[in-house]
Amino acid sequence: MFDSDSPTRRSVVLSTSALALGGLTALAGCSGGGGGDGGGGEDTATDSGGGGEDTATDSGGGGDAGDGGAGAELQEWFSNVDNYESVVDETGSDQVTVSVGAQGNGGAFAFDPTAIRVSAGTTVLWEWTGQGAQHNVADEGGAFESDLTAEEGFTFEHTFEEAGTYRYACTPHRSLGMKGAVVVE
Ligand SMILES: [Cu+2]
Repeated sequence: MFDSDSPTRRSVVLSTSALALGGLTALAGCSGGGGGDGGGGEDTATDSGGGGEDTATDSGGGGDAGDGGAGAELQEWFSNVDNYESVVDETGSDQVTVSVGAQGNGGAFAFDPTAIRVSAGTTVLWEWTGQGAQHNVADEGGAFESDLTAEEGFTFEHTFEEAGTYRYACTPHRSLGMKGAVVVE
C-alpha cells in the first residue's frame, strides 16, 4: 500500500515545491526590478541638504549612511521621537527660540522645533513651558548643558560658532524621545 503510494506523493511534493520555487523566483524578479526603480534616486539629496554623494541617501537601506549626510544621521537619532518631521531652516536668523516641554512623545516631553538648521554664530534660546516635569538641555558631545528645572519661562542659551551637527536631549526623558538637534553650517 504505502510502497505504491509514496512515489505518487513524492512527485506531488516535488511538483509543488517546483511551483513554489518558480513563484519565489518570479517574486524575486519583481522586487528586484522594483528596488532598482526606487533606488535610482539621484535627486534624493535635495531632501536633506546633506553631502549626498549618490545612492546612500535612500531611506530603505541599512547601508553606510554615516557618510556625511546630516539627514541620515538625524533620521537615526530621531527614530524614537514622534514629533520629528524635518529640519527647520533658520539659517540667516541671529536667534532662534526652541520650546522645552512642548507636546509630544506621550506628554509634554518634546522640543519644538525638534531640529533646526542655523548659520554659524547663531544663538539658540531654549524656553521652558513649565509642563511635563523637570527638563534640561544636554548636548550629547558635552558642548552645552542647562540646569534641570520645571520653571515656566526659564531660559538657557548657547551660541553655535562651530559648524557641525549637535544632538541634544533632556536627560530624564531621553528614552521617551525628548531629543533635539541643531545643524550649524
Ligand atoms: Cu524632559
